Parts: sequence; structure tokens; C-alpha cells
Amino acid sequence: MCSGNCSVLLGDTPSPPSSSMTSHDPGHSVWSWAYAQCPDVDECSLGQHDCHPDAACLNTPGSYLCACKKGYIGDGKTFCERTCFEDCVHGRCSGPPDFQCECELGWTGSDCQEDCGCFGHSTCYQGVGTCDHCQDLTDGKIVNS
Ligand SMILES: [Ca+2]
Repeated sequence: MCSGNCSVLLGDTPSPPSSSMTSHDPGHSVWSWAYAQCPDVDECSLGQHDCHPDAACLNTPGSYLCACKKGYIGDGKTFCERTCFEDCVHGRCSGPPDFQCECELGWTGSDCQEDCGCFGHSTCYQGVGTCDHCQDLTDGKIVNS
């Protein structure tokens, strides 16, 4: 880990040229590379990360990120706890043991993103457009959709 200007010596020579050390000088051999920043280390592929076993490692310039895998939530390093696999858009996660989305009234689908088509007045466990329960004078299939 280094900060600021970073030079990496490539040639094994006791006395590199005094001033010009870039690789673009014609006729000169390459003594070193000078980087405004250190070349990035891919901590992920090198296994030099401390991501949680249930997290994915994402290499970034100068660092890396840890993100819990889909279906887990946490900081990616110290903990990744299981949650619903889907984001419950119009609902909430049931938690253990099932970790299924529990949809708000009128929404369905594994991620509660499908509108039942019941104007928010009914569940539709038999499918979109079939309102299960009579609430606020809605029942049965929608005829004008
Ligand atoms: Ca990196």
C-alpha cells in the first residue's frame, strides 16, 4: 500500500539515469515506470481480501469492495445474513425459515412487483386479475381490462 507518487523500478541497475525516467525516450532502455497512482492490485483474484464467505469481492482501483450475495444482506465483511432472494418491492421479507416475500394487499409475484389488478383491494393467489376476496366491492375476474 502506498499513496501519492509511486515509482516501480523495473531495471536492475545500480545507477539509473538522473533525470529522464520515462519509457518514451527513444534510444533509452526502460528504467522505471512512474505512476501518478500505484498500479492496482486485484485483491479479489489474489485472495487478499476479507470479504464474508457469503459476499462477492469486486476489485476497484486501489481497493476492493465486498457485497453480500443476492439473498443476503449485511456489510459484506463482518456479516451477511440471509434474507429473501428477491427484493420485496411491494412487501416485506418473511424472515426465517422461508425467506419469502409477503406482499402487500394487491400485489403478487415472488418479488411483489406484479399488480394483482384488483385496485389494491384484494389478494390474487390464483393469478393476476383474479381477485380472491371480496373487499370494497371487488371480486372475481376483471372484465374491463
Ligand atoms: Ca484493487
